[in-house]
Amino acid sequence: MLLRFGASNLELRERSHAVDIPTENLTFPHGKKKVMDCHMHAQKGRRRLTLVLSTLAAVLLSLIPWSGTAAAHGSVVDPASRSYGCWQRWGSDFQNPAMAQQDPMCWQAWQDNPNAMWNWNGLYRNGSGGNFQAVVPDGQLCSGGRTEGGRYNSMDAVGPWKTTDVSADFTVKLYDQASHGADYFLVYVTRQGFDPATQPLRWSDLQLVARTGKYAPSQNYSIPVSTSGYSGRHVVYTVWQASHMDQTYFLCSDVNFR
Ligand SMILES: [Cu+2]
Repeated sequence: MLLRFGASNLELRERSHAVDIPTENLTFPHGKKKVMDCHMHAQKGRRRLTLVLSTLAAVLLSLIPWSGTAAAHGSVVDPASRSYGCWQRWGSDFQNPAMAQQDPMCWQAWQDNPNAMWNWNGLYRNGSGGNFQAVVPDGQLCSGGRTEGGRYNSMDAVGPWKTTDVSADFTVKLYDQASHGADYFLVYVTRQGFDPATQPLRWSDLQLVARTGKYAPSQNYSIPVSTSGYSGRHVVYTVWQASHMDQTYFLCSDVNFR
């Protein structure tokens, strides 16, 4: 019951942000085009449409039986994955033009596709069969091989992503909204000398620093990581093999080793 509440609560929060999104960006599976056509001609109608859509969304939400798995997934929340970090920092202020200077990588991500942030928990591929390097090409590691129709492509952008400070020993914290469990986690760190601010990420740039066993279904997982010899900017790359099906998450977190 707690899970259901948590999931729907978060989803509601995500939906409520959608009110501010220009209507053409709204992901609305049914009847979007039809509704838009008869309101497009007036700004007033547009505002009313936004209100109607958000009300409709709220009504629909109350009708959806929450299985806890259909819409809910998860991500690395500390050190924050790229999409989660951009959602966390800017989700309530995503149209602020100051973002372009203050957090340019998040800015380009929001410009590319806001749904990468609204769905910060959905960066996964199904059916990889463990052949991650075959399905996720070099240069596309942070989008999971341009998964989900390219929704997360902006995560592959090379540049000065905001970092989280970590020390040699740190903990990867993953939030699993749907309690999928884990067959295992793989945690990699980019080799010393690789600069994620200027170079596209390749598998050969990664060094495996942790490989875990199974984790029982829960909403929060901690993966202890012990490293040595890293300083400055790196990417922590976490591969989460979920247990409910062959579903794999590919998550880039930008860190600064102190
Ligand atoms: Cu899932």
